[in-house]
Formats: sequence, structure tokens, C-alpha cells
Amino acid sequence: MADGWHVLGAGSLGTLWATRLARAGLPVRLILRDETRLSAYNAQAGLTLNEHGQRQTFAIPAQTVSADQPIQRLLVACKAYDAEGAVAAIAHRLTDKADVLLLQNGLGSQDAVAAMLPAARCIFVSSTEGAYRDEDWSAVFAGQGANWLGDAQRGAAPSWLDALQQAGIPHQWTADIRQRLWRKLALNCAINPLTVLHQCRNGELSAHAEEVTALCAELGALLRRAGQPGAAEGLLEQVQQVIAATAANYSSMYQDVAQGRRTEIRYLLGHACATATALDCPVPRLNQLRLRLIEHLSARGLPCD
Ligand code: NAD
Ligand code: KPL
Repeated sequence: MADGWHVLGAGSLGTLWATRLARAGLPVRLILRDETRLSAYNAQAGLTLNEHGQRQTFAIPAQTVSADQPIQRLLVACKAYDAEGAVAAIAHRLTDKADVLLLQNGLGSQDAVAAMLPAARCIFVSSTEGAYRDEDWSAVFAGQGANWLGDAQRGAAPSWLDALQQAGIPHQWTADIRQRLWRKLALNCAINPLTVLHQCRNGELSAHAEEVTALCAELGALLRRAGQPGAAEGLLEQVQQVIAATAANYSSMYQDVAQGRRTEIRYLLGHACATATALDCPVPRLNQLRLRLIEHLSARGLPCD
């Protein structure tokens, strides 16, 4: 396992990555939350990927954070609000030159993890692939997409990208991963909260075009103030395209709320509003949207951060 992969979190994206790596014959280990989860996993045949209606199970070995094997390459595949705590629990196992891939959506969690691991190389990933869990230890590959990878220091691409190639995991190294992450954050802020508040599919936001346009104008101004003009370019047009292309879908935040799951609000709208405050950039609509969303979440007993 000197050059192998440890995947923390056997949820939707963790399963999608771990099973494709295993399918390519690459050494993978899962890191599960605790002994209870490990026993439950070990009672199964392995982790299942459901792709194009075909189910394939891979007997990927698993362990908890308390195993003692050193970790050279860690893929952190939990939600943004769990990332810092999860990595803190396993940091003692990282080798001196470990690579830590952070798959979290939004912004904020990656820097918190990187600050905790000054010796590691933290690689931020912006993914537009889609997966969801159909049952425990099984995920459906629901949407083709891309994975943009890069580090905050704008470093060179690591040699192990070949392994992603071998595993058929679409990937692109970028010198400006923050721009990618900010752009996706802006798209999510313009679409997801409104689908929750209006209780609608993405496509039904065409009935709220003025609201979407005004939010995109504020997001664009914020991105430019935050030194991300590239992420602001053509934002409204792309938001409109995404709304049209995903018209029949419910956004990920809509689905989280509908299923009573915690949202990643803090790392999306929360991060946008906090950055605006820090930069003294007026974003009254985004602030109001955040307050409406918080009210909606708290009325349903869901965490507001
Ligand atoms: P998920 O909830 O399906 O999976 C997260 C997994 O991490 C769960 O199994 C959870 O038990 C596990 N976990 C949490 N804390 C842990 C810990 N301390 N130790 C071990 N395991 C732990 O989430 P997901 O949908 O895979 O999303 C992961 C991230 O990827 C999120 O930030 C999400 O926004 C982003 N993302 C998801 C998709 C998608 O289609 N699912 C697409 C793009 C981006
Ligand atoms: O990423 C998305 C999500 O639902 O989280 C899209 C489809 C782009 C909507 O914001």
C-alpha cells in the first residue's frame, strides 16, 4: 500500500471513486467512521457500484481511523461539515509527504483542512460527476461529469494522475482550482437555495428569472471583488443553461432538505455572504436569501450551518 489509496467516507462519491480505483486493480482501502460501521461493512461482500443498471461489487478492504497503517494518499469523501473533524482524527497516520485530496463542494472546508496539515500536499477537487446511494454500501453513478484538481500553491500535476486515467476517472489538472470552486459555488448559490424556498425542480426557476438574474449580478460583483473575475464571466448565461439542462432535476440542496439531511449551506451561501462581509461588498439579496434559507431550515429542525 506504499502507493495506494485510502478513501475516507463510503458515501456516494467515496463509493464512486473507490470502486473505480479497485476495478482498475489499484490498491484501495476504505476508512470507516467506527467499529460499528466496520462490522456492518465486513458482513457484506464489499462496496457496490451501480453503473448503467449493472451492479458490480468490489471486496475493498476497510478499516477505522484507529488502524496503524501509514497513509500516503488520502481521498476525503465526506461532506464539507465533516471534513475538518474527520481529517483531524486521522492526521497522525499521514506520512511526511502525503497527498490529501479534498472532494468537498463549496469553499471553506478545504482551507480549514489545509491549515491543519502544513506538511501535506492538499489537493482541492471540484467535481461535477453525480452519484447517490441506493442502499447502504452501494452507489448509483447518476451523471457523467468532470473532476478538476489543483492545489492552492498552483503546483505542478502529481504523477499519480495516471492512476485516475487507468481507473477511468475523468480529471483535469488546473493551475486555478479556486476559480473552479468559486464558479461552482456561485452556480449552486444562484440555483439551490431558490429551489428549496420555492419547493421546485431546477427548471421551474424559469418562473423566477428576475430573482435569479439579480442574484447572479450580486454574485458576479462579489467574485470580482474577491479577485475571481474569471469565475464571474458569463455567470448568468451558465446559470440559465444549467437550469435548462437540469430542468427535470431537483437540486442537491432540495434533496438534502426533502430527506431531512443537513445541508452544506455554510460552505455555499454562508461562505459567499461571509466573504462579502469581509470584503465590504454589498450583497443585500444574497444576505436576505441566506436568512430565508436559515428560517426554512430551522422550521424543519435542520442545522442552519
Ligand atoms: P455522502 O453523505 O453520500 O457521503 C459522505 C460519507 O462520509 C458518509 O458515508 C459518511 O458516513 C462518511 N463520513 C462522514 N464523516 C466521516 C468520518 N469521520 N469518518 C469516516 N467516514 C465519514 O456525501 P457525498 O454525496 O458523497 O458528498 C461528498 C462531498 O462531495 C460533498 O461535499 C458533496 O457536496 C460533494 N459532491 C457530491 C456529489 C454527488 O453527486 N454525490 C457531486 C459533486 C460533489
Ligand atoms: O450542482 C448542482 C446541485 O444540484 O448541487 C446543480 C445541478 C448545478 C444545481 O446548482
